[in-house]
Amino acid sequence: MDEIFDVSLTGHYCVGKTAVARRFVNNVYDDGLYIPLEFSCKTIEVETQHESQDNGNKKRVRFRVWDISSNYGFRDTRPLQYKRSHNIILLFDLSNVSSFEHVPIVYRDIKKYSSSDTIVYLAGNKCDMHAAISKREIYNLCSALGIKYYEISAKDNIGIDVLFNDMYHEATKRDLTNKLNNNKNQYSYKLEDTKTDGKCTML
Ligand SMILES: Nc1nc2c(ncn2[C@@H]2O[C@H](COP(=O)(O)OP(=O)(O)OP(=O)(O)O)[C@@H](O)[C@H]2O)c(=O)[nH]1
Ligand SMILES: [Mg+2]
Repeated sequence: MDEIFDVSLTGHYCVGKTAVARRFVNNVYDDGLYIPLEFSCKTIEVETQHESQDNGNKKRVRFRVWDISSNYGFRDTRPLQYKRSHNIILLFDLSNVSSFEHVPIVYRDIKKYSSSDTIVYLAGNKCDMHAAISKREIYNLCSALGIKYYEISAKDNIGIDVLFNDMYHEATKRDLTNKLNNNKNQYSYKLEDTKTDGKCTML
């Protein structure tokens, strides 16, 4: 069976969480999306350090991407999402100052509910647009929070595959992927439902 790797996307409203999920999973981009909390899946082959008999230095990994809605109606499900996430991308919109100012608030929420080994990445989306936040401000915030930063664009497909790949390799280094795969039944969704790539619904 393929290895499973969960990634959750969070951040202020309209920063592009759904657009990034759709770009990564389906390689498409639409303007003006709204889709509530859901997850979608994509299987890719990643390079590994260890050689296996059937697949050489490659391993099939099923990425499950959770799109955590910023919508007020989903406020009660957010703590649960954070609790079960080991890999979280906290997005802001590079063209929107208030989305950046909101980052520490979302980060505090993540820290409050997630487990101590959860890895958080900061991603400035919409790098195809004029940036309203300076690199210095971003650098200062990342240093203060102690997190890594990626610049991405769902629209122009910039930096997204690199970000997801790096997350996987970092989690592998810290042995988080084994933890997840050894605890497959702890959540209230059925793994069988994630066997097909594309969109899945939460139970
Ligand atoms: N220019 C540009 N626009 C983008 C990009 N990503 C998303 N958008 C636009 O930003 C708007 C919000 O995108 P969504 O993906 O719906 O944002 P969201 O964070 O999921 O929003 P909520 O679920 O409502 O919190 C839409 O109009 C997108 O088309 C990007 O990389 N570049
Ligand atoms: Mg959305």
